[in-house]
Amino acid sequence: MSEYINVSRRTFLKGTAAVAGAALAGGAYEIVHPEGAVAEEAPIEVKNTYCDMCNHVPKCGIAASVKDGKVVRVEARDKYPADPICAKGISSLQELYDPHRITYPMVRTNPKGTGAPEWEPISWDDAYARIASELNRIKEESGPEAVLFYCGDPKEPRGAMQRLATLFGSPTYGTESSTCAAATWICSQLVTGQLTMGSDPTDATASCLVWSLNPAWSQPYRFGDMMKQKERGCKFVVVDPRITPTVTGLADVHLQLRPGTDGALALGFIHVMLRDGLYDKDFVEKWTHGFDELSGYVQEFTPERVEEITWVPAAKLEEAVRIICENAPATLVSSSAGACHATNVGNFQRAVYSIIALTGDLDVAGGLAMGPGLPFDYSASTAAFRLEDMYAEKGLQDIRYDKDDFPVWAHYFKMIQTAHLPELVADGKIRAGVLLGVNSMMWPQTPEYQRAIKDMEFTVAIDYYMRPWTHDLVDMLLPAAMCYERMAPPAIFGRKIFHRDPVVKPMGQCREDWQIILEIGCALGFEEECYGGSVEAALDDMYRGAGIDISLELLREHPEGYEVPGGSKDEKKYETGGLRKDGQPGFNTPTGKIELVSEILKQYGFEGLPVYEEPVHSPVSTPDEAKDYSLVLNSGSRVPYYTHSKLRDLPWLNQFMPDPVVRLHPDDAEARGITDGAQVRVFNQFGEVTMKAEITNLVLPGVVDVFHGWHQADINLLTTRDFDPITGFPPFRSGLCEVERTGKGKITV
Ligand SMILES: Nc1nc2c(c(=O)[nH]1)N[C@H]1C(S)=C(S)[C@@H](COP(=O)(O)OP(=O)(O)OC[C@H]3O[C@@H](n4cnc5c(=O)[nH]c(N)nc54)[C@H](O)[C@@H]3O)O[C@H]1N2
Ligand SMILES: Nc1nc2c(c(=O)[nH]1)N[C@H]1C(S)=C(S)[C@@H](COP(=O)(O)OP(=O)(O)OC[C@H]3O[C@@H](n4cnc5c(=O)[nH]c(N)nc54)[C@H](O)[C@@H]3O)O[C@H]1N2
Ligand code: SF4
Ligand SMILES: [Mo]
Repeated sequence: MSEYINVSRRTFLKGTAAVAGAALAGGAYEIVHPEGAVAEEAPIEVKNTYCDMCNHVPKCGIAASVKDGKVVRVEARDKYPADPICAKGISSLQELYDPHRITYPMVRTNPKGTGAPEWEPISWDDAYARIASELNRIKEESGPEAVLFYCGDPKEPRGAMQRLATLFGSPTYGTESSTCAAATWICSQLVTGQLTMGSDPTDATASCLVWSLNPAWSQPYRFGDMMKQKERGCKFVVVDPRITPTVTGLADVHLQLRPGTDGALALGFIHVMLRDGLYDKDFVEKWTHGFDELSGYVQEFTPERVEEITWVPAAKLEEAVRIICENAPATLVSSSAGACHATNVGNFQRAVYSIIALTGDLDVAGGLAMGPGLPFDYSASTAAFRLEDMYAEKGLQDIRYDKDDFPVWAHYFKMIQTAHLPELVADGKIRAGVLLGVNSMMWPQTPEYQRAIKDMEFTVAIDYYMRPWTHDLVDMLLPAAMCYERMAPPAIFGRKIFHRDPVVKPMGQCREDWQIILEIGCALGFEEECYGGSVEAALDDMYRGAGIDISLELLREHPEGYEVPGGSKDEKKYETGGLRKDGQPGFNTPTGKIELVSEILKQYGFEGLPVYEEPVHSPVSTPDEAKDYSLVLNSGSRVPYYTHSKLRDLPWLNQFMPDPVVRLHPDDAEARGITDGAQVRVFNQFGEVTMKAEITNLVLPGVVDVFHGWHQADINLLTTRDFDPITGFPPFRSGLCEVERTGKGKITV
């Protein structure tokens, strides 16, 4: 336990044990600061803020008790759209006061690649001066596009970072979305013209297709509402290779498929819908493009053939189709991770969106919602600072590095696909980087990305902690303020916006991400455009420029959240012109219809139909390889206690899962003489890691379930750089591996 924190650990364990599955906890949690650190007699003030521990921010509301300038207690915030706080949210107290946090800027004194790094403190002013001189030198020599502006999973700093990149003139702005959610964004847009991850069921929804999501663990604030809909009578079909708490809590039918075969399953679903006339014929006739072609293609995907490919019993598929098609309206909830990480995602997610389109339940109460939202989201995306115009004025689309390798990605986003970062650095195209929340372990084949980070001539990282697997390879490290210590960006739920003021002052010399980014901008010569480094001024300008009549002052006046007036509640806006920029009826696609066959993909030389392809490495596509590595490698399912590479140092959380774990089916374990708790080697021709085996029938025979983000057992040493050509996404969920015992375990089951 950390020397700073004398925690009421028993209380914590008691609170979380009651709902151990989701690690959800109500009540309040306290942190006792070291003796003398908090003046006993100081009054307690309760301040509202929100949590960013799972990076999908800003989500659950937190009421923080502040005493003598320190947070001493957290509990769920009243009248806030997302709650209660989970074990990670509670542990944000330990993160905030973790003695391992970095609290001052530092610079490397020995060259990279010459052994252990040596660091010395540097002042903020000197740090900014050095950054400016390095970036401006590289800009002069190689153009602004040679500088990478990057945000990892942290979403909060993105709007500011993207603005900085655009001001600097670099289209080389990238984020962790290269491996997260964006594959679904692309596919939903290709089919429906709308960027959507699906819509959660409402009181008007009769059935819901959950395609690979485990919100019980990954988004507990969302899961509670889904459970309420289940209790009300909404039917659920859940597609997932594992038995999860979401499956046991929600599913009327569980389609437990072989990882990476989603395309065949979705096409089989459509086969049954069309075979039995279970689709909306009027809608299809008027509003879809490519129906006959799709109809011909799905002929071969009979439930029996689909069972062979996916391992899902034909009868279950039939039952699932009936649940969704006979309970209208249906909605779809789709995935940012589980079903995105495959070499064929650009096709199969289109087939998934085609299912919901064929039900015709689009833009109706309880169905898949459509229509524009606010002009910015919580990560203050492109529209926020009118970046589209600046991007066009500077001709940035023409100088993007990713447009030949990933043209469909480049078609949709004003951020680059970072999959080929190693190649871009090796070719001298990217020479420097401003890397906020960067984690080299998030990409497949980690060492390739470590090399890329090391080989850039100058890199500055901005983080809460020093993470050796990444930061040993950078030149400078700046300390970021945590969520209790910062202001930007706002929290957004639908049209409701919550402003946040810092709850406490930043620790040591830490500064908030937006401030650091704006100050780098000032040092680079954009003093005026970066508001002299003022976060308040930046936020205010973003609000005022959004064209929805809001300002920072207005939001401050509404601590209960400000509901932006307007927003159409009309249904079927595709009939009336409410979905397209040109005001014409139809969907926001080239044909104005739902594209069951994609014209955009055809334009870029891809197959227009959502064709099924086996994963690049699989027992079917590479049977020879499968002789040596016979298990499907499914990596990265979320656990309730950690966020990716984060939070492993927090004692409250670490006790739940102290070691890296691989989960195996009892049959696979027995065949290999592996007992529960045994040390095992997980390996393939690309790499190996050592982990603890957990034996469970929650996973399918023939599939292993491995958690990611462990620096001592980084599963991305085994995952491959076979990127989906449409989205650029890596195959984290469907590779091949083998497992063998290396040590004794204790038998616990
Ligand atoms: N095998 C496998 N690999 C995967 C996945 C998988 O499922 N399987 N999932 C992929 C997905 S979906 C994602 S999102 C990525 C994970 O994306 P990553 O970017 O790896 O996410 P984290 O490890 O949470 O955070 C990275 C760093 O950001 C720092 N950080 C966190 N918040 C902030 C902040 O607000 N400001 C600053 N300055 N720093 C911050 C953290 O301390 C950490 O060092 O991993 C991907 N990689
Ligand atoms: N506690 C916690 N919460 C988090 C995060 C975290 O690290 N920790 N990360 C956040 C981030 S960045 C993200 S992207 C989200 C992810 O949120 P989710 O997508 O809910 O999380 P996962 O557990 O990665 O994947 C969901 C399910 O997909 C299933 N799956 C795996 N392979 C396949 C496949 O081939 N096909 C299908 N159909 N399903 C498959 C898995 O078994 C898993 O149960 O979670 C967010 N929330
Ligand atoms: S789910 Fe947990 S970690 Fe995520 S925002 Fe809510 S309290 Fe924070
Ligand atoms: Mo993610």
